[in-house]
Amino acid sequence: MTDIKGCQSCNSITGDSTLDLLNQDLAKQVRTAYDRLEDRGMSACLFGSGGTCCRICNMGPCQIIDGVDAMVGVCGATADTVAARNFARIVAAGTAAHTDHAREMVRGFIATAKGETPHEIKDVAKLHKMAAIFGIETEGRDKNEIALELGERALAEFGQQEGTLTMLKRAPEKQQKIWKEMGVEPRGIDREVVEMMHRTHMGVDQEYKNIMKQAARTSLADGWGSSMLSTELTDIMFGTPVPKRAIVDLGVLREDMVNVTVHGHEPLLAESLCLAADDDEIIALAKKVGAKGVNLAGVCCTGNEILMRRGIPVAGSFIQQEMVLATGAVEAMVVDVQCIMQSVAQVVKGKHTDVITTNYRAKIPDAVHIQFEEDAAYESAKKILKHAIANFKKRGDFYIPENKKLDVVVGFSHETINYMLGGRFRQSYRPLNDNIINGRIRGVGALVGCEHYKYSDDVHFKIAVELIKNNVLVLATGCAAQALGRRGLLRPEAATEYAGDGLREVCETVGMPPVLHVGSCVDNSRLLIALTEMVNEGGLGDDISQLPAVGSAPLWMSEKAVAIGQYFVTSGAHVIFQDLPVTGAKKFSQYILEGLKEDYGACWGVEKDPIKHARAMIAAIDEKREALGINKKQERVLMDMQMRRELEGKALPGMGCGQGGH
Ligand code: NFS
Repeated sequence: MTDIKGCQSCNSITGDSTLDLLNQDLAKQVRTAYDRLEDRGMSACLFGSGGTCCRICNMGPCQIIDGVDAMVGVCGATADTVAARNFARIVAAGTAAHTDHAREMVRGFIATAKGETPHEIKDVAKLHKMAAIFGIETEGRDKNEIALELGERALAEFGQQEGTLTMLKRAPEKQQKIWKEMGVEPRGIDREVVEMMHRTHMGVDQEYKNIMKQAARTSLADGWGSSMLSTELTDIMFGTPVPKRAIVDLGVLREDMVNVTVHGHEPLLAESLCLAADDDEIIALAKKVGAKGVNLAGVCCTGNEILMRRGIPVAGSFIQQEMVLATGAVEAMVVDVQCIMQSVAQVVKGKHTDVITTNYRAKIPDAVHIQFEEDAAYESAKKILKHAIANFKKRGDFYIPENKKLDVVVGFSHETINYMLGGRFRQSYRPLNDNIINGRIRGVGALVGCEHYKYSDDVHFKIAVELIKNNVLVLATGCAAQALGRRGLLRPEAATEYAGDGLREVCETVGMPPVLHVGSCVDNSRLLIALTEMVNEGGLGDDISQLPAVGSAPLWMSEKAVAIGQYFVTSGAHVIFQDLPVTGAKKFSQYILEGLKEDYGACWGVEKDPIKHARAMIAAIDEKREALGINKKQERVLMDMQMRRELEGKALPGMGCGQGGH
């Protein structure tokens, strides 16, 4: 075993607690991704990172060099075809991950409506809203009856073969029109993924623009299809997040309790564990082994789900999953699907900790498997917790970093943003739009996605600070949100500490942080709705591509991030990543970095340097402000009711309606 390397550089990403832990002898024995990255000692394959390695048939693998006749594929495939196919397959894989997650949530929702789970239909208002979107009768019907019909209708959208997905009609009309004209309206969720895989099979679609058309369609099946269904039905079942204070830190592990970390993505498991942890029998069993009870803590996006809805602390994000186990203080890491490193089962070797896999889809060598039975969710959860409790007495050397009390305020669903900005009696995005028009808020930047071992600098923090300093309101999801939480940007006080004058004024008035935690990666669909609400509110153009809003996943790692990026681009929002595997194909990369704009009003961008990355986001925002005619320094005047009415009644792009304040 080598000492952990790279920890000095990761310090700035993962926070003081991690560095504290990594300096302990017991953690030095653990090999992490940092070690493996260094030990591999080789730079990335140029063909792989440029997107031009083709492994699609067995005549290859073919490594393609763009523009060199002798270096096309054996079948004749060019660099553009190969890079487009590879890119489209990434979108399909990411969409498949969100889709399978969503399907499980919808199945759990149906089981809940039938009374077969320990959960219940909590958000009846949202149930009715969703029922209206699906044209489901609610009058005089019991909530479970409505939920059952909604669940069955939602489930049917996965296997639907014709027509279009219901949620598409939530998008601004202009987006819908563009999708129709482009022929990219998804017909059914699974169908688009299957067709994408077929079209990228050897010898099918070999025209990069046409391949990207299906990639766009597949991505919409994710954003406006499976992810949105998952978010909304999960909210109905477990409650729509509202602001709450919580803690994000390795130090949330407890010396005197059985520590169970939940890692993965589908909240059915995590929510069941939350319920079971309060079960009298479980508490009694924990006490019997000398613990005060069961301490649940989240990791990765499942952590975000229970953080947002229950305020359950997050022990660590993707990049910290091995470090959480290196503490030696965890009795069980319970995992389901996605973003779980195979190494976690090796990190716990020689420790009392068990990694417990719970989903038949996702088994890991050397882990313990206890199947989470959805039709016996509560009992399954108890069985898992009992296994963890039995490990408590075997706990050996451990080290829990001092809880740095990295408090965060989370729970900014799009409904919450509506409520916070508009107030209890006047829920609306009007104040946000007004503040963008009057220039207090320059625009909206979404920081989403993963963390990445290759980039040791404090990328999310630097980008976010640069954005908020320049009055860009940041909405964050996924592990990016956790990274920002660890650096203190999810506190209202961060507005005073870091934000520019205009944004600070708004945040201080409302009492909100300058970076709003919107949820897990599946919850990026909340951002689609927030953008749509901004369009519908008026004054900022009539489609998403006109909004001063931009997305970024500056440390993307997972295929899901590319699917998300693509659905934002297809929905009209410019998106910037640190890199994309397209550089080996000139025409294709030019198409996705510029050409897509002609089709959808938005395209991809790439920038590795965090400050330049933030500035590129700001430049994209300013370009929209310019086009809207609001990119001038506005003189602030107090707005009386008459002026407000006029603004609300007449605000149109380009009318220079930036004089409003309020
Ligand atoms: Ni998103 Fe969540 Fe994290 Fe990246 Fe993985 S946990 S769904 S993919 S690493 S943000």
